[in-house]
Amino acid sequence: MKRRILLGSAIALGMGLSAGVSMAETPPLEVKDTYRVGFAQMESNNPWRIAETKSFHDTAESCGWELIATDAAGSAAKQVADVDSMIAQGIDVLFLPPREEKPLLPAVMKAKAAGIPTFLVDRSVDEAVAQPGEHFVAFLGSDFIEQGERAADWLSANFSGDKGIIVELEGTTGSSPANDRKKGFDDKILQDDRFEIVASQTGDFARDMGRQVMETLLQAHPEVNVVYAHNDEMAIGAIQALELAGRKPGEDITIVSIDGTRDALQAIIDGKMGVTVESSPFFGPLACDVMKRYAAGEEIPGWVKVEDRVFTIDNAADHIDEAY
Ligand code: GZL
Repeated sequence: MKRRILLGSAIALGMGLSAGVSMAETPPLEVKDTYRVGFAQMESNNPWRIAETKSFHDTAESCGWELIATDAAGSAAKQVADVDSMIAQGIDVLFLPPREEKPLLPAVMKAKAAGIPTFLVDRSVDEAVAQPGEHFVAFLGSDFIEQGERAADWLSANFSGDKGIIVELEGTTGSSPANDRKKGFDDKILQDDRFEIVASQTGDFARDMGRQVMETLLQAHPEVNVVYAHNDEMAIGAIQALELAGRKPGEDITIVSIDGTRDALQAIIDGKMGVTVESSPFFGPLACDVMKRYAAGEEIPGWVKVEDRVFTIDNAADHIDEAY
């Protein structure tokens, strides 16, 4: 769970309170022309993951990275093992998108113990156990709670019915985006008494599992008229299931999602999806910039927050060419 306490500490710092230097600082990184960089990807089962990995490869040459990139094929245990291997190969710095908040804690702890600075990208670990500025340098990523809240805000403002019966397709169990997108959306939408969440189940951020879960939940809840998916892949899968069952997404059921993939923007243009809140996968350039600032001795905030746009029928066509 990405806590907003970080914002509190940023505000405290802004108030001029002294930034107590942690006794257990993160390992230093010297300024060099080239760096041996580890990027331990969790999986490559959807366009978002593929775009993120490509972003790191595309950044490597310009940032002086000798990039060692691995793919854990959806296994948190293998992702930890991949980091072990990178440590043995003597990487200078680690970029890690932790598949799940708790199982990836050992990777963070081992990298620090080996004197390797770690930057968490696109997902975080359980920050009740591992903190930025002590166990890892920083989390680079979106505010997933805010993404859920923005999805709820759009739904409240654009749903014209008297009663919204919601089915929620959750992301990977135990991952920070799934935890926080659920918290942000559920807390916000239930403030509007027209809405009820009748079912919430993981589709593991995957299109086919999203389709299968939607088929099952549609049989249990034929009255459903809203689907909230934690990512576009599951939303597209849900649209497939709904159309196979004779439903008309965008007409008799409202689809709300997150990411901003090409297929989602096309579904919005086609009138099948209402909104997708952006969650950019293009972390390569940001990772390079933050790493170099850290090496130069700059103070890096514990959360380098990525700002997201919202895509609807009003702007989807303007952005589909840049989508992945
Ligand atoms: C978000 C990222 C999520 C995407 C999914 O930063 O962790 O993982 O929203 C992806 O599409 O699987």
